[in-house]
Amino acid sequence: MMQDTIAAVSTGLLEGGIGMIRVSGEDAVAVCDRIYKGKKPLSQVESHTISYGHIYDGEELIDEVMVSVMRAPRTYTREDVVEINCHGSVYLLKRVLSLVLKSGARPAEPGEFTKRAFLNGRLDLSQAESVMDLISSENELSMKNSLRQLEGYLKKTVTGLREKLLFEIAFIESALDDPEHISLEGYPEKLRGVTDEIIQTLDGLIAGARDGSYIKNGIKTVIVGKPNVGKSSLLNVLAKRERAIVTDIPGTTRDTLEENISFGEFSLRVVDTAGIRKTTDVIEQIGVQKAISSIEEADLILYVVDTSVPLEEEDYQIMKKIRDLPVIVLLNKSDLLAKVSEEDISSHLPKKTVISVSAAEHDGMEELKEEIRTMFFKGDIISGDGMMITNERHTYALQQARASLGKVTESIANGMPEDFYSIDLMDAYESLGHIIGESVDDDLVNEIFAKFCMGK
Ligand SMILES: Nc1nc2c(ncn2[C@@H]2O[C@H](COP(=O)(O)OP(=O)(O)OP(=O)(O)O)[C@@H](O)[C@H]2O)c(=O)[nH]1
Ligand SMILES: [Mg+2]
Repeated sequence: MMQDTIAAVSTGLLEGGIGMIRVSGEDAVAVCDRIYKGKKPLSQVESHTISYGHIYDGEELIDEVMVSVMRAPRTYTREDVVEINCHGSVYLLKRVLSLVLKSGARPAEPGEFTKRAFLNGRLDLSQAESVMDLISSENELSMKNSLRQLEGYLKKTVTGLREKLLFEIAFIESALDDPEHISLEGYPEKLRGVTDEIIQTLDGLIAGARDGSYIKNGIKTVIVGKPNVGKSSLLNVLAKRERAIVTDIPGTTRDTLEENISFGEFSLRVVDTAGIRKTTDVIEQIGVQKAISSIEEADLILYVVDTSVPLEEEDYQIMKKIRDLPVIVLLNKSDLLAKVSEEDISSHLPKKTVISVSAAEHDGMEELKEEIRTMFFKGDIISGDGMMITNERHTYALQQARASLGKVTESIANGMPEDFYSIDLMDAYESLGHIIGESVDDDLVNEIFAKFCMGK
């Protein structure tokens, strides 16, 4: 398989100024030479240079192109790579790709270029996975975090921990083999110190995984309130477009509506819901039920109150439901005469942030963003020396390693014999290995790369 030369449109099949077809493998240069004419054949140009020329289908001129030739091993896949930059018409890209395939390449599977980079040792698995995260990142924090992982931050941390574990495993093994020369006297206490330190690092990484999910997937935010308070208007202001229908008729929104909203640095996955009230309308009832259940799944609740009318029974009901949840209260319609004060709210919803906003005048959105940032992201994520775990596979492996080390600690406390320690130390070592792609089987590798987009 790895011997095949593979090709794909790496810029995606969307119309653009330029589109790029990437070819990788032993025959990449020869394959492209069969359809390319320039001053020199590509087999004669220097590595890591770009050449001007034309692509032909037999005698027929297909496009005017710039072609990069990069010979192994200093390439993305560590194989010979040729990149043909064509004009970015979808038809043209497909046409050139089919020519490349006719002259000897086969279509690349999704993620196959990156898979080769991994299998050829240019990236470890955590770095390869970060490529996918980087491509799909929708905000600054997610982009920075993926980049840090791509640069090998996680790999370095994990490799460091594994080295420490391996040292202890080796020490125990040699002491058991050669008790005359290596004494295990006092060793358990020393091992205790080492495992405690590793556990601390693992716990930190695991705790950060929740923030990692906020960064990568966006904070799941639900807008709730009674009918007509301006929930959909707020969604529209945040989305910067008319996403939801807004009218002055209470009960306008029936179904839940979801929208991804980027604040630049971070993103929200916002759900607008039907206004919560008692109703005989069957459709509206279902909407209200959906609104109530989405409260339970939310990371953040934006509770919207219409300040221009006094609080009503529905408001008290809603406040009772969300009392112990992460809530920001938005006093909307602040452009009108206020009938509701912050105190009216705080006596029912103690210790919640209350912000005055006006969806009509787009007021208060900056305060809202700042408040969410303080609630969800500590300063250290934003300035960022470390990185967040954003991948569930990694979190799982860290938890497994943590559990094995917990067993080591227990064995030490119970005064178990030393060979007990090494089994669990070895398990922890292997669990951590999964993160960087050591001791993972082929099926898992295939599964991971299959999630990639075409051409990467
Ligand atoms: N003056 C003023 N009117 C607003 C403001 N926000 C929303 N409105 C008006 O309030 C009415 C209801 O707005 P919606 O956004 O549909 O309210 P909703 O909470 O989604 O209502 P339901 O979907 O029925 O639950 C509309 O007439 C809006 O124009 C505001 O900040 N100031
Ligand atoms: Mg609405």
